[in-house]
Amino acid sequence: MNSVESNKAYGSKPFKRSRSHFTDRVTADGRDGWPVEAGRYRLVVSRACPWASRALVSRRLLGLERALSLAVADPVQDDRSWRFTLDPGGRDPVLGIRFLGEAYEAREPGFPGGVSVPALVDVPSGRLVTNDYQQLTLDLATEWTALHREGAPDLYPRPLREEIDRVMDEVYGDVNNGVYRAGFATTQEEYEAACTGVFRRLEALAERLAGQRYLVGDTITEADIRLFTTLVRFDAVYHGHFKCNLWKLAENEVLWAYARDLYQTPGFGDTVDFDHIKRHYYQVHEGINPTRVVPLGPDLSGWTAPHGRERLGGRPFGDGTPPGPVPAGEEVAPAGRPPARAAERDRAARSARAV
Ligand SMILES: N[C@@H](CCC(=O)N[C@@H](CS)C(=O)NCC(=O)O)C(=O)O
Repeated sequence: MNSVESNKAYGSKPFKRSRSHFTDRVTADGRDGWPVEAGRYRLVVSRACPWASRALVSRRLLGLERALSLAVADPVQDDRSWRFTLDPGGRDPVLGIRFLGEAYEAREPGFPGGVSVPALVDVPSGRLVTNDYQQLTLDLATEWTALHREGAPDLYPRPLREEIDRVMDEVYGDVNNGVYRAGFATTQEEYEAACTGVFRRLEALAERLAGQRYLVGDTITEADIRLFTTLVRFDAVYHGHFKCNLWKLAENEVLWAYARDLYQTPGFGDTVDFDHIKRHYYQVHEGINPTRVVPLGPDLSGWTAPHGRERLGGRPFGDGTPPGPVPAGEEVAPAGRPPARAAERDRAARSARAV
């Protein structure tokens, strides 16, 4: 598999995340040659990928769905990497390409690096603009403001940036990337160091979140988005496939409630596809899972159970409002969602009877 990540699984060197190669920014003033413009760019993601999922959540929370269109790649890459096999004819209907690599090639012929998501592609030229996942969501929050929906939250509030950056740094090193270091470790020492670091940091985060609803301040910020995208994958793939198994998310009262609270907040859970997540990790990383067999569990029904974190106060959207429904055509297929809970099924049946 010619992949940025799976290649790392075979080497004896410690897992090292490759640098994002294209770091142009789409900004309000267009200083890199890419001005913010409705309809001009296409966000290419895999719903399996935690880094791409940050952008999926931000785009929903900020109401950028109409301004920034979405392409969802097949969760399982082939030897040409991310492909649009979920679309009719195996082509992205807007970019007209079969592989995301074609947009990289259009940007830099012969580009030697890996093809990664998330990627922002310039629709008129078909060229990749950026695959810098660390900067992308910050720019959606701060540069794309002219196109935000009414009532969009401030995900990177100026007075809190220093603290948000500090928390995100810790979360990135130990948690977001820590699970990958554990999963791709090729020595016992390397694995144990990474795995211990993951859980030490999760315990510290649980302490922080025991008394406050969100990571920084009393509203949802970029820091919550970045922790969420790892937590939502935890029991489904990191616990088994990446051997981060000192405990399950569902066994940590605080973090499990925090993750469910976010999952149930419009803009978070409605972007998550557990089927894509499981198939990607278990089928693509053949170095770790040579049989490519995908496990049946875990039971996902808990994700929609009451979380009780309203008692901590907090104003999820600050002075803003939650996003509206998922746009038609972007809904996650039933196979990727937790089963409806009995109570919800009853409620739905009752309201169906009432009409
Ligand atoms: N662009 C970054 C981070 C994004 C990233 O790692 N995305 C993964 C998916 S989760 C990816 O596209 N990997 C390339 C591949 O698996 O072919 C990098 O190269 O490290």
